[in-house]
Amino acid sequence: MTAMQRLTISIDDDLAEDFDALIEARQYSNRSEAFRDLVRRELQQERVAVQPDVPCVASLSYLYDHHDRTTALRLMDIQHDHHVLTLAATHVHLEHDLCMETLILRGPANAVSKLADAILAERGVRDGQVHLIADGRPSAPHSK
Ligand code: NI
Repeated sequence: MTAMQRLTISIDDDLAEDFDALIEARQYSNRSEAFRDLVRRELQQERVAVQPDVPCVASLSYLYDHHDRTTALRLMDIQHDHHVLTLAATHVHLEHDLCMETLILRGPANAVSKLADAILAERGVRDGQVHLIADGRPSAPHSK
């Protein structure tokens, strides 16, 4: 169990009300967990801003029309060209002509972002989104 510190924070009524509404909308069980997640998110963004090559993992999901055969081939080529960054790829045949792929990526944040941008910019790829989780801790799992 991680050691915990108890913080006492003062915020104005309006902000507290908005925070509680957010907690309810996001289904947090308490303020502490919601606050921790907000701080973690900010810290991650700060790490990537200060250290663009910070180690990260990411999930990249997108849809594409598999009737355009060249899209599938181009996506496969990009993944092979970046096999070091691409840990896993899951392909789902959503509908007759619609595919969904989710890639699990790992590497320096700037390289992972660049790869995600390249895939999302491919002709035929749509509704894509990348979620990057940066970890700048010296003791980050799997980093030495
Ligand atoms: Ni498919």
